[in-house]
Amino acid sequence: MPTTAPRVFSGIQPDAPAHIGNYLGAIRNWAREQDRYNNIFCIVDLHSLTLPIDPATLREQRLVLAATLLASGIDPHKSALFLQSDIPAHSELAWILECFTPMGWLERMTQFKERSARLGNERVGTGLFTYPALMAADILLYDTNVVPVGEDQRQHIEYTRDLAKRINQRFGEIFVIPEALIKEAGARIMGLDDPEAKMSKSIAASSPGHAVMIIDSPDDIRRKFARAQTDAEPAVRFPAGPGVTNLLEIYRTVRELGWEQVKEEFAGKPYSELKRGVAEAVIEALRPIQERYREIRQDDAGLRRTLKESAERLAPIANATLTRVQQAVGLR
Ligand code: ATP
Ligand code: LTN
Repeated sequence: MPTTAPRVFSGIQPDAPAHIGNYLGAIRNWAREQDRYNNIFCIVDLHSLTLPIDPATLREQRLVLAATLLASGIDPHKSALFLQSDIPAHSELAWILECFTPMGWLERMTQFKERSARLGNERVGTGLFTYPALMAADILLYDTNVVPVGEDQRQHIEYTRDLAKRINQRFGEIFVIPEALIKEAGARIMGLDDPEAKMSKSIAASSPGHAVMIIDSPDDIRRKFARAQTDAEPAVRFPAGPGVTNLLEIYRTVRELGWEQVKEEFAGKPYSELKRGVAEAVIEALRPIQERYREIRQDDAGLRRTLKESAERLAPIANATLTRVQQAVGLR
């Protein structure tokens, strides 16, 4: 990758195995566009502490996710892949950013509102509230130009931009202003058990029928699609209801088809046929990833080495930005 290529940064939480929403909305795009950018991908383990998680799960899921990303085509020769907690500058910059963030900005974040409503204010930690400041630190530390994500992260990136502009206005040109990159297809895959809710790792942990994981067996994938929520219509009709639309969206994104082609293929077909079609398309797309995943997991020491080497290479970049900010605000 040319050193003048725009910098890409994106992150993913190691709270549970990644699902096909993560794959279609983010990971597949990261892997495909590696040659166009100067890439940094981050396993955001500090963010995973914002919801209850036990230590053994966090430790294991960091490796599961690292192996999943490599198996999905993230090439460590083209992209840095590291653990957020390996570079302390993330936590340090996050604190400074929190101090410059009006409370009202964070109170408006829909992810915080939804999650705190689900769990109750006495049960969620303060980290869930300040989460976007840590995400802004991740992005801003590396002079990021482009942040490829799913639709659910748009608001967090808008916040990052607003905050960076606010700080630049006050202290001079400290930060590069990043832009979100959100594709039209696959940016918002919904839960199979509830097409009103975004497919999410944290929901999948308690409702296994909610999401198809990248590392699910073919039988599990068939079973999950067979049970996916649809509606009382006898066959596929347009406009389709939310459950059917979600299955069609998964199908057209996996197969990279336009809506017209998908409509032609499934109009008038019974739901059982649609479900089988989607399941087989997903199984076929995931098969090579699952094979590579199993190979990569044979060598966890090598996996850990890859993560550490990236962190060692990135730390000087992060530290230089942190120093710039510390100087600007009067800490140095
Ligand atoms: P959690 O529920 O633990 O927050 P998540 O499933 O929302 O997990 P993240 O680790 O937060 O996943 O997100 C990783 C990337 O996947 C982000 O770019 C995010 O926008 C994208 N993503 C997450 N869920 C979906 C989805 N349902 N459809 C498309 N993209 C998604
Ligand atoms: N908040 C994101 C994960 C995330 C991220 C980032 C994404 C943390 N830091 C920096 C892009 C850039 C999420 O929950 N999907």
